[in-house]
Amino acid sequence: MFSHLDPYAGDPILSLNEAYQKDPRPHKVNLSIGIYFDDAGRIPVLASVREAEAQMLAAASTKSYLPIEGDPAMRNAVQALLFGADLPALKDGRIVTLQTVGSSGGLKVGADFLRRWLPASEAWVSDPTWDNHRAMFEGAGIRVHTYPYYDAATGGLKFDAMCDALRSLPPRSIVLLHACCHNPTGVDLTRAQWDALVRLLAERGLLPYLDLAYQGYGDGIDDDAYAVRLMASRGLTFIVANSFSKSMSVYGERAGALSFVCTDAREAELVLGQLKATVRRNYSSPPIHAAGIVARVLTDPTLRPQWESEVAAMRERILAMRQRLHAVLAAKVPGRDFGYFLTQRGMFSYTGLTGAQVDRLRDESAVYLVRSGRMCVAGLSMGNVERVAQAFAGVLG
Ligand code: KET
Repeated sequence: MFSHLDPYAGDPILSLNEAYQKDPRPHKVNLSIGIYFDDAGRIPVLASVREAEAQMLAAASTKSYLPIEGDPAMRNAVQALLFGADLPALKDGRIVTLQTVGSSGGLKVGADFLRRWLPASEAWVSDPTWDNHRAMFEGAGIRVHTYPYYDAATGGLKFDAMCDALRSLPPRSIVLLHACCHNPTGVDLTRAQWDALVRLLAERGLLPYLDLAYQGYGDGIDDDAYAVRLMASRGLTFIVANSFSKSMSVYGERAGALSFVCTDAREAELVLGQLKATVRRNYSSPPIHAAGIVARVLTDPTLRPQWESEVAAMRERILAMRQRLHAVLAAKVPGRDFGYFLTQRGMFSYTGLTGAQVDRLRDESAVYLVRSGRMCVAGLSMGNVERVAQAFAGVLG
């Protein structure tokens, strides 16, 4: 029945993480998957999350199904987190938010919805982007193209080329954008660039689809929602899928949400209905434990500030690692500019290392990066950063 199947080549990120787990070398370093590790190399359970879970256990709530669209307390808390509590669009009932199975679940539900209701629309993603974006949209039956983004010559952004490409798209084209902490490059738009881009998107009648997976890892929880709030305040119709995997360090809980900002409450009602239909025929309803954690952490007056300071500590540790790596490399490989390690934001940096150099790092030094040269900076620690810098210098020299 199934012997004709193509073998699965494996996911470029998840397969590498599996290979790392099997590597017996004790000094191995995992800079592959986008997961935050603390300075001891552990994936932390945040104190705010642990306390939320203790409260949930004590409250002994039922484990019945959630509604298709998820837990109301969680959905409301997510809206306030993304859009700010006093946005008029929230009060006008123009925004619908569903709790989803991670942001991956949200991205795919949104893509399935678009395929059904805007069947002529095609999608444009940044060159490069998270590999799974293309896979999800194509999996939904949507044609996927790229717009210029990363400038390998400068380690920065090809903003003018990006705008030129988007300006030429037909109205209702889907434009996938990383709201902050671009994966894989770490290169983000400035606020002035967002302002210009949002004007262009509105003028051309394009449909922005924001992926916000690293809120709090760029400049701060509110700062990283700049693009979301700008679009909402300018009256755009747009979509945002957001994740708590990284910001609450709850990867396996599958905590995420999908929001649609609509023209009016009537349209929002229609959108909610069809999103529910899409979820029902996929996974029916989202996980209850994830909803409990997110709602409690975001709304409890003690847990919320505790979480915010835990996010700040994760962000600051990554920044410190960027500075350390930069300092050691600048000393070891004089005459080469490593400034991009300092300007790139969030969990990732694009190192500029070639696939062959990445292979050498893994084989000779047990340092794992994605083959594109993407490095998860959060895998660095005070204990391994010198050795990683030494290994980089070795393959670059
Ligand atoms: N969007 C982006 C941009 C992203 O990097 C990830 C995960 C997700 C969405 C999915 O997150 P979720 O846990 O479904 O809410 N990225 C890391 C892990 C992975 O590939 O699944 C990564 O890039 O390493």
